[in-house]
Amino acid sequence: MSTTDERPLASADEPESPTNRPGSMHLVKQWLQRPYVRRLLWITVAITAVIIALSFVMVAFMNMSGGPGSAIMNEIEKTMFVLTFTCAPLMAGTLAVLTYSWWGGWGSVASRDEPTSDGPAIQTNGVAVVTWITVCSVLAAFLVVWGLVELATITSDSYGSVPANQQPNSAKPVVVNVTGQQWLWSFDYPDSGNIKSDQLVLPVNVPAYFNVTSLDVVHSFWVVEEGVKIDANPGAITNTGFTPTKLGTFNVRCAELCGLHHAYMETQVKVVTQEQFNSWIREQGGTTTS
Ligand SMILES: [Cu+2]
Repeated sequence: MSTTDERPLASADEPESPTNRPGSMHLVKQWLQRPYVRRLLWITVAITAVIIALSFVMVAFMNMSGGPGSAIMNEIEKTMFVLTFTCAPLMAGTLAVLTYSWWGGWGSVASRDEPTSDGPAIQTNGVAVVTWITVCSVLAAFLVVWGLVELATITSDSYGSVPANQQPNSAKPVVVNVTGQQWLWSFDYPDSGNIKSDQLVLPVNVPAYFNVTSLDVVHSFWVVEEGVKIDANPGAITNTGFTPTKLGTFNVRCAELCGLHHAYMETQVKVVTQEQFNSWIREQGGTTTS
């Protein structure tokens, strides 16, 4: 350090005492004045900005096919943003140190005749230790609580209990029996005269409830833009559901590697108005109550 007017850092041969021990905030200020620390902070900020920008690009890409199509998918996208924003600075800090080392940044520190020692070991800095533990604990606790609340929210939405403000006219759920087999999906409507279809058709803003099974191997019923995915097991029935909130045509895929043509095991879900849904049911030879 070229300046001589700063308080010297405590060293091993000069035991710390209340009179010669530099204050924690003083150490932090000194640390922040070091050029390489500033460079690392700027790299961290830049990488954080890139990660956050990429998260927006990724979600925009996901929504190119028309989503989010349900409250569940809204929650999932919100959670992806929250987790990304929370973790981005930590990941960026790690990448900043890696990048700086890769470029030989520490070499330039030595060549510029800057201090090579960091002063007292960090465990002697009470403020740093308490800050580090507090920030990490608060972040971890926040993520656990956020995750549990979101899990409870989307689980309850999945089983047809949609938030009151999105509940249309207390419509009873449309029940669909979903069957997976190598390599196609089929849909039965038990409450509408047991009609069968290879395309899923649902009325908008009405909860849909699914009984899912398989005729051969394990598949996974994935309604992409609605944010719902559940295993289809032979010999067993699994249940899920969602309330489509957007009109349109979205993707239904298999999300479990199930054989040679797994990649082609896909169909669509058409979300239509209640009137269009009723006339579709009648066209298929089914019965409607309204
Ligand atoms: Cu599959």
